[in-house]
Amino acid sequence: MDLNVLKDTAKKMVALGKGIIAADESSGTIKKRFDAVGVQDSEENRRHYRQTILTAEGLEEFISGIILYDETIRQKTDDGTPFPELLAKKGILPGIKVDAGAKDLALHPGEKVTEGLDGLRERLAEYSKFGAKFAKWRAVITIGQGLPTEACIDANAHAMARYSALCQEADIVPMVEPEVLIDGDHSIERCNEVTEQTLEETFEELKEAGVAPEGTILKTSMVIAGKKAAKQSSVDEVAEATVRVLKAKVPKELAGIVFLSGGQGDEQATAHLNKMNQMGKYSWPLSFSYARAIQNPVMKIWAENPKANAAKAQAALLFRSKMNALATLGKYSDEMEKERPY
Ligand code: 5MM
Repeated sequence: MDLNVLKDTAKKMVALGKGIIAADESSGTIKKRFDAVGVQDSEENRRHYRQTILTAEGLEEFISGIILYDETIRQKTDDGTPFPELLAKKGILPGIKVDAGAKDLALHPGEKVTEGLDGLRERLAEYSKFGAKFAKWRAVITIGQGLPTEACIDANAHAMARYSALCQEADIVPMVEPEVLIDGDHSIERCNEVTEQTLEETFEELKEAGVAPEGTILKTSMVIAGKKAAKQSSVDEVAEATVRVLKAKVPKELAGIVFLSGGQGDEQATAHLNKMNQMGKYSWPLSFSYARAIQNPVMKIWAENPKANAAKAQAALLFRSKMNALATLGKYSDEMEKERPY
């Protein structure tokens, strides 16, 4: 493990005024997304869609890294350029999703544990040859009646620590993603409690495994009321609660924090990040690693006519990337949405 390499990559991932696009939808998820916009889930359509994202001119102004999926990291553009090579040329760091998905946790109905540790050392070596500089692992924590259990939080935190250690051993920055799901009718207070517990356990396990925080990025959900909660959270409430929890539970030495959007509206996710960055300066940069909150309009436009609409889809991608990049500086305002090119 070369800590300087890890620190350098992590610093670039959360470079000032930039963020990360999550384009690492697994086979099942991309099918769901394509089904929703009426596109056939073929390898060529997946390649073409991802090519549309990756080739957007000027994306590097707002985007520091893009998370790819196993299939995607092996794909090429129309002119034969491997996707990770294209990104590297643009100065965008290629990342890779390395977990094998969230599976039912034995003896714990309604809960999941993320798998993928077996053979991970060898897979990381292969991804490194493809040019991957960071690797993401997503754990899912569900809030419900009597959930989450400590067993679920512990099992996921332990797996995240083992994956992070393997990443750092390979000089790949772990992007640790414990996602507290927004699904359900829970209050913001309950989400606060569960997020605190999850982060506390995660960082305890990471520490025990010897993972260097300076070479680690946290990808977290925000503290927010459940989608079906009677009382929805305001932008201020989300920003204040999220920052409070992060300050209490995230080590100061951590290289950076990026957020997932988790089913929030596109503009809502941007507004939350913006508010947090307006509220002050923190020990770590606060940025984004959205999938849906960036890609929603992009995929919709592309799906209407993949070949003819590539440029329009890219304009939407650049716009949402720019809005979120401004939010990392606290310089976004909803007035700017009037300039939307879609
Ligand atoms: C793109 O979705 C990622 C992979 O999910 P699956 O393993 O379910 O296919 C996901 O990890 C994503 O990176 C995060 O959830 C952030 O995405 P959102 O849409 O929540 O911003």
